[in-house]
Amino acid sequence: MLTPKITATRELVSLNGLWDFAVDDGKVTAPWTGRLGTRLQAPVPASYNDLFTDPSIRDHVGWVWYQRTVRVPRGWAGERVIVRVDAATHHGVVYVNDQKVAEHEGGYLPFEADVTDLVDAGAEFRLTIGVDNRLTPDTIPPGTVTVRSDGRATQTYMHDFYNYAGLARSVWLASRPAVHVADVTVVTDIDGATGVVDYRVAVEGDADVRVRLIDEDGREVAASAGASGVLRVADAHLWQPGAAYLYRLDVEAVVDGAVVDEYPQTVGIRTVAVDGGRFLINGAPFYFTGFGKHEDSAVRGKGHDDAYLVHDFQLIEWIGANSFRTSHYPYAEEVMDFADRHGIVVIDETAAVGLNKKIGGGIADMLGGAGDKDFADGFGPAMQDAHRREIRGLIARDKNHPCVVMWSIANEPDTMSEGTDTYFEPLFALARELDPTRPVTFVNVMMAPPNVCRVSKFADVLCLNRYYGWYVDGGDLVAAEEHLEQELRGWEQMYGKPMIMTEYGADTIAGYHSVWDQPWTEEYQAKMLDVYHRVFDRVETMVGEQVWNFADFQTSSGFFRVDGNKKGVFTRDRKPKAAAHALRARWTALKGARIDADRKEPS
Ligand code: GCB
Repeated sequence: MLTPKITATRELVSLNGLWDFAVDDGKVTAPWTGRLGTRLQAPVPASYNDLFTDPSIRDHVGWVWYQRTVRVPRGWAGERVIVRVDAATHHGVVYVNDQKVAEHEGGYLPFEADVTDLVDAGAEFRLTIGVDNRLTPDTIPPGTVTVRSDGRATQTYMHDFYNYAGLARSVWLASRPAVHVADVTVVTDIDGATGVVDYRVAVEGDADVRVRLIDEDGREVAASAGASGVLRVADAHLWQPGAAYLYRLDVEAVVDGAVVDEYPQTVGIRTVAVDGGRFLINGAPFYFTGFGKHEDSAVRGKGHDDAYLVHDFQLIEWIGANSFRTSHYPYAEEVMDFADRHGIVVIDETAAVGLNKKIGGGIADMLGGAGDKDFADGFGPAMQDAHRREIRGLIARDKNHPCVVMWSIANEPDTMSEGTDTYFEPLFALARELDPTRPVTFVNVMMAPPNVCRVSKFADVLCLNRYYGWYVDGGDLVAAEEHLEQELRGWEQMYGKPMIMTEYGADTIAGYHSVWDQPWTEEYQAKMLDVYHRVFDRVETMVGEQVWNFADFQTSSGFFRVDGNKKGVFTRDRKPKAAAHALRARWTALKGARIDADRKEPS
């Protein structure tokens, strides 16, 4: 699905701002048929949970309603009119006046509706969007709703971040011509000094296609006609980690010699490959440094915010990191565009998190609780269908981003139980069928070491989350170092595939200090990360380290987390803990070297 853009043939009106807002208390039927009877207003984009002081809003389980009046620009007569919702978490439904125009499951991917026949240029209409935050055993991510004897609904889920909900990303009114560019796919390659851009354009309606590739100075460097073709760029500027270069593919739909639609598609020329135990970008070994992140900030929840976007990337640059993972769901498209523009490498993850009954209702169960169920106890074909939809949606949205170098189809699923291999094998096949150019992975949980995991055989790269020194060997960094190395050597021996530590870290209260190895202190966090780094530097097939987490983030309440997860290297308001300075020293030294190979002592 194309990102909406303003071009000579397309216009865009932002519907962000304050909307009328109401929690569905079940007393009003069909709230979209009239004005919402509410005094509340909520900003878009923002999760609604932390905006209001009323706990019944924060803890609400079920539908909420957003409503506003929209005026269609008077110049849009004859154009198609589209309502585009960048995300509705987790289930969205859109009404234009009394009419339902779209419904979408999955809280982190966009959807749109063509509302042309229901609206008039120059006139107003009532736009109502319902958003349901309920997760079920069949949704991605999964969850459970329990209705108590007093009628109150509560929700539990198996992922370690707060279930923020609402319209956390932008909503748009867009115009486009009836005959238009419906989709663009670019795949790039390198042939000596020549960049190769393979393009495919889907057109709605009957039109010819013309494309021109424009460099950053505005010069045309290649052109072609036809719905698909190959462009060759002599002396191409490559998109490199830390040194992005972006071309623009101007795509035109042409009818009788006249341009009826144009759409600019960003193109970064680069290749990605796995070669034995190495991860290659543009043919050179690449070593990932950086973080698992979250979309999370105070008050906004998961609401996209350009100020945080810019600041987070500043901190990524300051610390010398070159990458992050979109743990544990697709991030806002603005984030992906920014990563393209600034040369930050991304592992792009679906929202398939918490598919693990062995962890049960949270990490607490992993520490010896009741999470002993098998995968088949509750996760079945309906979830697999939803999972397929998530993979399709993610790849359709993000396939053209040069920053995306790998798809992660799940975080820490159960891969120990019988049936998990038959669940995952077709999902890997689907991702590869949709995008044969990028490696596909999933993120392995600590309970599934090499001899136990049934799914790692399908992954191109082994992505591991490990908590030696925290959930295991807590406070004992000597044991942690030994056990970590033992396990990594086991993986290396069994698979020989490239490995990335996609999570390692310690909860840390900023300002808490000790001269001893005291968990929760700033010193312990820094020292624990250092233990891991020593081990990584000894293991040949390690190709990356992404600390958990970039910043402290909110989780569901409970006694296991104190105002959220504190494994951030930065606090929730982005102040550095001591570990940030230590990481900066290491990653700045590694950076520029285009790392790997030379760095490793033979083991
Ligand atoms: C994990 C999860 C992550 C949690 C983290 C933790 O393994 O992937 O979502 O937040 O552990 O801090 O416990």
